[in-house]
Amino acid sequence: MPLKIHSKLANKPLCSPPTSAGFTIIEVVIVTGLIILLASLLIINVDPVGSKKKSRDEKRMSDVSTIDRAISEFVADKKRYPDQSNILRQSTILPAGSSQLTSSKSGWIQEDLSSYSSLLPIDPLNDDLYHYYYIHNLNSYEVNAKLEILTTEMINDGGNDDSFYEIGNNLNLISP
Ligand SMILES: [Ca+2]
Ligand SMILES: [Ca+2]
Repeated sequence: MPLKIHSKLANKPLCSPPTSAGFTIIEVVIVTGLIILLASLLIINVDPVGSKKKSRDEKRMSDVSTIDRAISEFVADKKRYPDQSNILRQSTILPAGSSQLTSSKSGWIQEDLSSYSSLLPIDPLNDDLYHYYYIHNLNSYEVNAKLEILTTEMINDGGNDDSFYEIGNNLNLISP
């Protein structure tokens, strides 16, 4: 008896046979669509480090604009540039007498800029390589930031140093 059942099962196909084409067009379209979807997801996530660098660079450009605007507004009000003349300030170095790098009242630029900015921006990394610079003389000033990947912005800023993003009304004050 069990042998008879076995032989009946043996005669029955376990699954339906493949179509003559192997895959239908719809199956091919679905698989191709999935491959394209996975590939595009991979491309989006393939370079998270690069996207972090870019976002830091965008923050730097925005920070430098904030500093530039604060300086311009200060000059318009006080008829002089903030801080002492001909001293190169860096966002990593707290001048003697200042309280905190990011204080707009008494920060890495030693001047009360609190009427023009709530905080004094510092570089997102603010280390030996990546930090901001500011200097002025009697009638001109320059602010610099080093960018990580937005090299075109550093080259096309009209300044004299392709490895820095330069802003101000005299981009020769800070030289390579
Ligand atoms: Ca430059
Ligand atoms: Ca320069």
